[in-house]
Amino acid sequence: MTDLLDHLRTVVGDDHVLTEPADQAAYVVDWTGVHAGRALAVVRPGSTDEVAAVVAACHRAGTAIVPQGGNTGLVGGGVPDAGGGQVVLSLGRMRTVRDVDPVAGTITVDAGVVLADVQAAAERVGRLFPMSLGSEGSCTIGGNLATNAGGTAVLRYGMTRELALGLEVVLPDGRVWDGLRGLRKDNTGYDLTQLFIGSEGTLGVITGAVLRLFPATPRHATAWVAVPDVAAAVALLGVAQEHAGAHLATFEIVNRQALDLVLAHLPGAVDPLEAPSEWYVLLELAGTGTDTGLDDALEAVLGEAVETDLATDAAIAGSPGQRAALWALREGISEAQKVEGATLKHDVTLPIARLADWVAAVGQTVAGLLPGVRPVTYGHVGDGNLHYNLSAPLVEGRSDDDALRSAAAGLSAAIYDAVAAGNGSISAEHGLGRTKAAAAAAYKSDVEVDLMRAVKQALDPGGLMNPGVLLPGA
Ligand code: FAD
Ligand code: 2HG
Ligand code: ZN
Repeated sequence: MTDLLDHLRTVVGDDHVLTEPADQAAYVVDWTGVHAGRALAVVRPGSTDEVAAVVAACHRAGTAIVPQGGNTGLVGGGVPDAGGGQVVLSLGRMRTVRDVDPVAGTITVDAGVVLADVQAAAERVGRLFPMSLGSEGSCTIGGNLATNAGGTAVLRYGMTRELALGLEVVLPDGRVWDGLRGLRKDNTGYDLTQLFIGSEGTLGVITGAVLRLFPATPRHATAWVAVPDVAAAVALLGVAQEHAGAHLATFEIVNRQALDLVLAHLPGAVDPLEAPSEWYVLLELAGTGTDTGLDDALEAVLGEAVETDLATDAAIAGSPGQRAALWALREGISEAQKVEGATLKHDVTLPIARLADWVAAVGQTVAGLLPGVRPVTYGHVGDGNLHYNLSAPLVEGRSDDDALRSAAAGLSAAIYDAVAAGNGSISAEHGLGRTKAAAAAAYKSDVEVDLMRAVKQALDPGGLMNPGVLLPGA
């Protein structure tokens, strides 16, 4: 192993091979604090050639690699296992925006560019890179592609895979595939770009990408709407689609429990409405500089919603500051729930028409398994995607984290069974990582798992790329 480490030092420089526990600390534990491991080394290459040399050296040495971007993943896919024998390959130094072409509508970036920096580069040329996540200040494009990230703009622009035109990837044996052509039309065989998107570092290391840009949308009309229940939220989505059409950009649901945690733990957070409601929708219309009818469209949506009892009250943002405050109530939920105590996360999708019944039935199931458990239910209802995250019961005002941990396996199994029965997915947007790989395989057909294993075997026969992630035992 000393030989490998010495060689890696010659490739990337001594300063970028981290072997001391204090230097590795930020790379071996994830954002949740739940997933933690140990690494042989954290290696920080500065170019595609260096990534290729690092991967080739690990391939020759038979050493496993864990690619890592911003380390904001929520399923333990970007941190090493407990064995201490894996190399964490961080893309954090690869932060160059290689090219922006507003007319072609493309931006070409290194994989380590932070999402917010891609958004800013697009804005500088009057364009929009629409992907939007609460973690956008630290997650990287490589991580977004590797997880096929979702977020709050999927309703209008699609998942990450719909925003990518081409990739550059270092393969598990160190060869480089340059697929950065950025063509909208290219029917010349299997779509390798799409194969690597969502592969969670198990098929290669993404080092560069060509992404799609869209017309900038500087105009917004934003409302925080109190709705009586999930069924009303889903019906309101239909009303918003009717009145706002393509301007409908955001449609997020938040339950009262989630809002209460934000109000308790997020400095400066204020409930925008006087009376409490069990459920809320954050609704936003967005338009280009010449789209002047957004406020009227929003009023039409809210007017019909109140008349038909789909909404009981609403706060409309009257300034950029008020808009930011409404968004903070939504984007602050992950952090607030973490501050509150232990969290059992579930990132599920269901057919939208089944969401309301599903939430009601699963609420009863989890309450039966762990009385007092607090569902913090929120997310991208316009995509059928709920974060059904459980907080522990309160005992004398304190979160009983041990009770939640003891009941966790049974709670997750019951929730996943209900998802499967509803023809949904147990991972809508966060991926499988280490935490959900086994569960996902159990719910997939043998044919589907066989096909996935065949792909893995073809590209990574040595099983050195992120072993244990996405496919159990691979
Ligand atoms: P990492 O966490 O570093 O890695 C994630 C996975 O990708 C790992 O399996 C890793 O091995 C692999 N990987 C990383 N970089 C590469 C690469 N260059 N090549 C190959 N494999 C690679 N996710 C959503 O989908 N929607 C949300 O709305 C959302 N909101 C979030 C809000 C908060 C507060 C937080 C903490 C997380 C949120 N996430 C969300 C999850 C997370 O931000 C995304 O999964 C993001 O895409 C991960 O990017 P990253 O650079 O941090 O990747
Ligand atoms: C969101 O939509 C993210 O806010 C994070 O996907 C969800 O923290 C979570 O569980
Ligand atoms: Zn989400």
